[in-house]
Amino acid sequence: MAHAFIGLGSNLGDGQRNLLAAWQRLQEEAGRAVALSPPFLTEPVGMESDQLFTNAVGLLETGLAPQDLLEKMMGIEAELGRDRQKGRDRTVDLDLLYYDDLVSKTSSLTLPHPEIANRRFVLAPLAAVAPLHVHPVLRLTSLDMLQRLVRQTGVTQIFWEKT
Ligand code: PH2
Ligand code: MG
Ligand code: MG
Repeated sequence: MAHAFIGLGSNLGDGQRNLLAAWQRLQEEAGRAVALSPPFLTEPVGMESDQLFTNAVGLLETGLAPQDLLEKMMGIEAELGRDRQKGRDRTVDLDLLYYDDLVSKTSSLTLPHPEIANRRFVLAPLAAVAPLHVHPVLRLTSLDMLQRLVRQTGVTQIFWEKT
């Protein structure tokens, strides 16, 4: 069994409901939930949108190979109404952040996810579930990486209201 960290994001419709629906489907299709971070309300980064994101990070124990897991994730995004055009608001975006300590790059998948260390909307929820997890390339913990971005603003922790 492998451990996969998955970033969840939504800025269209009911963010919490969308993330929890995706997390539920991941458990049905891809593995066992080990942990789910609280939801964070975050400023859109690198896209023109007025819609705030809800972001979270989940840890899944999975028997699927990375590419198979990625395909399940894309299937779940599609099921939940994701429009894959770049820059569009999205009902749900699922990103594979880490798959064990695997370091690999194919045309469809780079592991670890190349943007982890630059994105506070990923690092804040990641640090909430695995503060001491070490990035296999940078050799920095989630907390180390988050602390490097501490001057960046625009991220607020909120709480799950729906179960
Ligand atoms: N995802 C993006 C681009 N910008 N901004 C926030 N706050 N949260 C996201 O999940 C996000 C983003 C591309 O997937
Ligand atoms: Mg993304
Ligand atoms: Mg994505």
